[in-house]
Amino acid sequence: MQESVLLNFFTKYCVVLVCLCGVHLVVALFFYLTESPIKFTYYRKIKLDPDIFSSQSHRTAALGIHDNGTEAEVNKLLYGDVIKDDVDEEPLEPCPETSPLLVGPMRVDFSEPVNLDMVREENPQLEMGGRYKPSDCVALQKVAIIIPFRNRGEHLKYWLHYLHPILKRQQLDYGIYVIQQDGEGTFNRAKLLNVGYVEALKEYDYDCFIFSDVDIIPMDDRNTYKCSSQPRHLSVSMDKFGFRLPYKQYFGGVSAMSKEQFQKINGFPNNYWGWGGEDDDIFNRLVFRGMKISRPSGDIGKCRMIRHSRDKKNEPNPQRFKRIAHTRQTMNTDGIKSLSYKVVDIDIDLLYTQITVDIGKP
Ligand code: UDH
Ligand code: NGS
Repeated sequence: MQESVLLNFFTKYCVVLVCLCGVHLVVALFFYLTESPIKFTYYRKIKLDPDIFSSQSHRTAALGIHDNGTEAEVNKLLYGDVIKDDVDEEPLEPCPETSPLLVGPMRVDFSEPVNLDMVREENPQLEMGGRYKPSDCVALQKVAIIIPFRNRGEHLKYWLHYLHPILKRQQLDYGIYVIQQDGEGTFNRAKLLNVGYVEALKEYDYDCFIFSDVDIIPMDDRNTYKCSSQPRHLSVSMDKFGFRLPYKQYFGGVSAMSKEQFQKINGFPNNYWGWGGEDDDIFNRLVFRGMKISRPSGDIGKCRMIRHSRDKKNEPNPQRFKRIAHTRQTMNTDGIKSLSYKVVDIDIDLLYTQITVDIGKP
């Protein structure tokens, strides 16, 4: 009697088991045959060591986080990139030649102080180092924006406040590099720009470089911070010059050059210490290498400069006229090929990467 109850129970149990196997087989077969669109995606966000990250340490120190990490992997760590495993997504289309997000003329004023925490909150899409790329299309250019810098914290705040939203609307894949001259020696704008070019390329495969003074803000976002087939001058119509070019060859303020154009002229001169002439030397280099300057129209190229007094240790360079008279002779030897400097510190903020450098003395 007890035996037959046990047998009965096992028979029922086996039947249920066989049925379940059958259902499982049918479901599996269904998904296999119909190629179900349900895909299982696994995102792994690498967590940063908060000590290492908050110390905003040098890129090479970051390399030490992962003994076997390549620099690309470490950059992903630094910039909080999301590594996707087994992702099967539609490839993104290239962004349009003209961004549909542009608004045209904008109000720019410097009466209200800017708070960097607010700027960080207003730009949640940024990745560490002041990096951004559009999420819905592939940017047409990878742009490094290089700012020569020392003791201009207030100007930098305005620059970041105005420029991040503009650059995002321009649908660029960009990064901001503030190159700070260490020490109290005479300022050297062009050498800092050379350093910015080299340092930015260590981080990402940029194909376009914007060299921008910290105190110049565009007044129209159609003035795209992008490179063209010819070197481009962007600050063509500044308020301080009555919204005109001060002279036809003027190439100061904000300019754009592709990697190829920059290399063709051996970068910028390293030996203009103090104010003036380095931008005229760059202009000469471009002309001597057969290039022409392209510019936006005066209307689109309008910009404002933050008024300020002359900086200490950036007095007019008495040698500037002699130097610009000899660009043709000096440009092959003085430039990116002969550049030497020492990185003192790298500070990676959400809004920018600040690289402090010892560039020596005249
Ligand atoms: N810069 C600094 N710190 C300095 C000097 C220059 O950050 O101490 C940078 C900054 O990005 C600046 C750029 O270098 O925008 C160019 O500096 P500049 O002195 O050549 O040009 P700027 O137009 O001033 O800023 C020109 C002289 C102003 C005299 C004004 C008298 N009213
Ligand atoms: C020229 C300077 C440039 C300078 C431009 C505008 O005279 O370096 O003025 O200067 N060239 C020489 O001195 C040879 S600004 O008014 O912006 O300070 O960029």
